[in-house]
Amino acid sequence: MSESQSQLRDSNGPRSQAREPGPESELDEPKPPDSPHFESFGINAGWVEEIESQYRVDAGSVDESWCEEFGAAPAAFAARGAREQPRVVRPPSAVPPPEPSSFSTGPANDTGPLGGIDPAQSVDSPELEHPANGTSNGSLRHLSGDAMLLHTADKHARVLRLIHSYRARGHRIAQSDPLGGQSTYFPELDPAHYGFGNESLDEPFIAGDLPGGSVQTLRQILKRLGKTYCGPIGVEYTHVQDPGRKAWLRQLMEESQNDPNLEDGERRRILEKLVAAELFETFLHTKFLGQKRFSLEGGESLIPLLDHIVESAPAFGIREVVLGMAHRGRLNVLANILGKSYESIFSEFEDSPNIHSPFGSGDVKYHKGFSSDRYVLSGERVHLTLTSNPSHLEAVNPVVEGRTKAKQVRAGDTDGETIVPVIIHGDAAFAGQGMVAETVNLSQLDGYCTGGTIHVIVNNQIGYTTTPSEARSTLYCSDVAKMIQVPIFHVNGDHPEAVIHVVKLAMAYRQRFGDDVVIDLVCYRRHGHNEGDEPSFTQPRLYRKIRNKSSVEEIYREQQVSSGRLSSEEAALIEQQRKTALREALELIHSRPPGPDEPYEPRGPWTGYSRLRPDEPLDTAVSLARLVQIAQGISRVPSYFNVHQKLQTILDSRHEAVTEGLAIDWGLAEALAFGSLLLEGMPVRLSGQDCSRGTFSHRHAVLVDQDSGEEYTPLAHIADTQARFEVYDSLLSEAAVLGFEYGYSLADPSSLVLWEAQFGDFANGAQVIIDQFITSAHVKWGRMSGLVMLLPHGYEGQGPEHSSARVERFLQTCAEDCLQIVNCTTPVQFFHVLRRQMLRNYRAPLAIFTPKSLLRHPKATSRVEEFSQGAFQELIDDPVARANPAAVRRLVLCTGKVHYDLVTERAKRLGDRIGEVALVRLEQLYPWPEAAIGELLDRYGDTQDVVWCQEEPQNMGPWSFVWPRIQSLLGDPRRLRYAGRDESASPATGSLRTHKAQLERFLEDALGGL
Ligand SMILES: Cc1ncc(C[n+]2csc(CCOP(=O)(O)OP(=O)(O)O)c2C)c(N)n1
Ligand SMILES: [Mg+2]
Repeated sequence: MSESQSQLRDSNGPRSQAREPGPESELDEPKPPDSPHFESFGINAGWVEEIESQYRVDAGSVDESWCEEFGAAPAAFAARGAREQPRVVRPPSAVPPPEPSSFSTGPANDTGPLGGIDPAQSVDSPELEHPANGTSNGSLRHLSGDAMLLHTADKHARVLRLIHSYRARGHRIAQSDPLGGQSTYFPELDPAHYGFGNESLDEPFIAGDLPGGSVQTLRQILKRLGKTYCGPIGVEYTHVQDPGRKAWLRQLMEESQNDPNLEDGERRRILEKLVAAELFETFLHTKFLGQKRFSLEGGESLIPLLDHIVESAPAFGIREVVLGMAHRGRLNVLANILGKSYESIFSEFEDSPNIHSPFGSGDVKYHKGFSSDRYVLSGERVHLTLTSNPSHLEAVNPVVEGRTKAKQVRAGDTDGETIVPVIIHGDAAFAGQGMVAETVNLSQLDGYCTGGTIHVIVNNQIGYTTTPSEARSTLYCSDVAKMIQVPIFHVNGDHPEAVIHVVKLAMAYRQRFGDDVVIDLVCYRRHGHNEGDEPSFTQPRLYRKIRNKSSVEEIYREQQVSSGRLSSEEAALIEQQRKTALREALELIHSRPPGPDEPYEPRGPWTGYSRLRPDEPLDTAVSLARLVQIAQGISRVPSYFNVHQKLQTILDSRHEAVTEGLAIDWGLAEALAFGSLLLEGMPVRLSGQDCSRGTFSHRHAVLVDQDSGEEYTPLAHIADTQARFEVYDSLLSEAAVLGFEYGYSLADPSSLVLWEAQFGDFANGAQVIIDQFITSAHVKWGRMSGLVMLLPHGYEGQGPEHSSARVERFLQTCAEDCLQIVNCTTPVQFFHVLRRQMLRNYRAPLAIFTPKSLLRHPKATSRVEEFSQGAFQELIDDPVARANPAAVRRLVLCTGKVHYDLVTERAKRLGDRIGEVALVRLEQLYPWPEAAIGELLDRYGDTQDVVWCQEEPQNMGPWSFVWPRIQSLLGDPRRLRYAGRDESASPATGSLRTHKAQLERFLEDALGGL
């Protein structure tokens, strides 16, 4: 095993600390080699050594001033001028590639990328051409010492530039496309571009840090560079800023020359996996004719690739892989990587839905998740999880990340070394979907980093019917990943050994540096987008080519047999075994009647949790003593800590509110809820834009020392034995961050996981996560989540975009207990509902429409006794009216902040007759509190005038949802009346004056005429 290969295997040592560039300057250009002899010349030592070797051959060819340095008598220079005149050599336009390099020979009669200009002339006169070490044709003895030195240095510098160009641009002519579409010429990779011709090939040059010796002939240099960077692997890595990372990868690649050099066992394994991948598709194709499966054909190398990740995981200390992927090849991955039985997959093709399924309406087979324990060849176990995902391409990415993060946190894997996310993408989707950029942007952020994701793009060079030139403005489909400075490997899918080599590099890099890595698996798609699609309608020439192409399995098998590594009998046996397994599985499902589905049993961390909603209310009160303990904890800072003076006042008042029984506001109620859960052993994780202070400056979960800038999080220090409290100001994204938190909640039901929208309006930027995951995952995939969404909502005259969290959208999705939706009007209700979310074993996502102006509204406060007694109330009756229902002439129902407008208006209009109007608050909109509302309507059964009042326009807010439900409970002849804003296309007016006028008008509708 070569040194570089053993480094690949042994790279699971401690991670490099090199997240930030080290103190040395960033050097994209290679350094000259260090010379032990001329260290005093520093970075120029290499040049000086070179001059010395020139001097040894021809003392007269170097400047006199060097003689003392080299220990010779100045007299040695007397011979100057005695040698023959230098021969002028004009470089041809290009150099033929040294075997077996793939670099271009360039256009045959081209004058070269510099239009025939000899770069040497830029520093010397035309006749200055001179072999670097004087071993070949001619000398430049007539030159002055300085000119000679410059000339020589320039020539070596040009070679070093050439070397750098291969490192940076070699991928431009790499043979990474199995369809042969890659370029064969790129000017900066042509030696002629640097003024070198054929006759220079055997000249020795300083090779910098290129392995193979500090001085190498140009031929040797080009050969190594060509093999390393222009074979079936094209690699982009010089954009990585950290010199340490770059040098590490460069060394591994250049020493091995990216030659996979696999062992026989590895080769056989590749063939077995390719056979399995191909036969799986062709079997489905013939047995389930016309059914969609989104075949992997053309990209079968994905299977040996993923197989290698799993097989080599234990050697890297990895014990779990969390996968996410779209439709393409998903069934193949389920069967051949996760070990889902052929029988279960075939049964799904038979489509016999179980009407008793606990998962409701279910999903198509190529969206479903799966998990398994795989025992790799070494006997060790690797847990594999494929996350369920919707059609919405790339939406699963942040979910995979969040899920991985939660698993890592639970396992105490702070650096993400043992649990690894692997996401498989399509080329068009990776380039096109913003979710990709958002997700990779999370990758290095505190609170979201998972220690590096292995991204694999199944780059079949087409998206549905769209070609790459239509699908992106970038050169590569992977270019967006460059923003996070990670290496990108483009590898030819028809070269499975190169694919395995790339996986080794990628895994070693990820494990060492904790960064993402991207593998662009360049392949093709054998059929149409799905198997019923005719690809020649849109890409006739491409598909003519593809039709005539041998599969990667055929190519590889042929290589193995012809090289004598495998007999054709052995190859046939591998194929036969796989065919038999497939056939037997099909026979099995045909011969036995479909059995009942296994009863659904939550497993792992979900053991004991349920989606069966308990009916009885839960006591969520917290003892006074504990509330005081929390209040002390959250208002305490270390003695050295210098808090902002205003914040100190807030901290003091929080403490007093609890100990002295004063008004408790929203911020404090939330802190008391969090603190109580933490003390009961339940971790709390909150993330969202600017949420640690709070958009409305009400939370102050993180304090900043006014001198040192140090941060202190009081909730994390309430007691010695408490659970973990984390709060993160997120990336300015909704979709990826909400997706991440949703993913986190999937893997950790015992933590309170909250995402806060800056304003509720922005939540629709994450609509795909809400619709495709949060609200529907349980009925589609049987996945529970206890995620909480905090959605600031309320009409305060701030314009169309800071008013509505689109209550109607959430309500519209409500069915089958998919969500809980609350709109609390008091801090204590907020406290109790947060506690209820954790204290029940029931887990369903919770959307809370949270206040803005109410955060500081003097009436929207609670008293400490309400925290130490009671529970969340789904509906709050009017205390005055309730005392005398017979006096009530009008019943006005509402939810949220408008309640306070109604209270004020009622007092203004009715004075001491307020008991004639009952103002009732619906605190929970879903699950619909039917029993409580029914009771309420009975209580005020004599009241004929029943109104629903809302501040949103009639086509928005809860009206459409509540109207049929309340009306059916009211029964004839009572009719529910509407008081609210008129229908509108935009959620709110941009004019404060209009806002107020609208408010007055609908308050008149609600309370007028009494
Ligand atoms: C967000 C989203 N938009 C559109 C689609 C419809 N769609 C399904 S597959 C596909 C093409 C995907 O191309 P690519 O990412 O290259 O994957 P491939 O199918 O080639 O493997 C499209 C547009 C989708 N599934 N998701
Ligand atoms: Mg594609």
